[in-house]
Amino acid sequence: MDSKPVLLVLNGPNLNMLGVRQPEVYGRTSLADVEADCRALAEDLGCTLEFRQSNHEGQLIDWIQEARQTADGIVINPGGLTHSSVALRDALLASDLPVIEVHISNIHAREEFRHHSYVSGIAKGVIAGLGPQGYLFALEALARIVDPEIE
Ligand code: CA2
Repeated sequence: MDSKPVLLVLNGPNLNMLGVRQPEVYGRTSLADVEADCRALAEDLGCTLEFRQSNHEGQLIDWIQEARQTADGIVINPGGLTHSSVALRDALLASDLPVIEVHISNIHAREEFRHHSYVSGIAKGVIAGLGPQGYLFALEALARIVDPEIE
């Protein structure tokens, strides 16, 4: 690979509230803290990081469509859209990029409606329940998928 791989981290609805409300479920780490940790890791891995959050399904889909030309892989925490959005799944599949799905909480240990994800079936891997560290595990795995020469 000539240039640095570009890894896109996408966050869906309400993840901007991380660390602000419901610390018993999602902890006290803010999304800005998660971004800073992801940036430090991406630097170590020799990758370029794009880190974004939106409360709007269409905005996330626009970013995924753009990523086909601009990124090498996607880490996504789709938030509540995980359990409802066929459109998000279609966009991720159409991107032809490797996707890793992340959830801060263990969606399988929560309400029944959170047990199903529209994204999992098209993801290379799924990480749930490991807190914000899950983003770092996902980034590390994605970096190796897009560039097998990364140590
Ligand atoms: O565990 C996760 O990462 C989730 O994707 C978070 C979503 C939830 O709908 C999924 O089932 C699991 C919720 C986004 C975060 O929402 C917050 C709301 C208030 C305070 C902090 C976060």
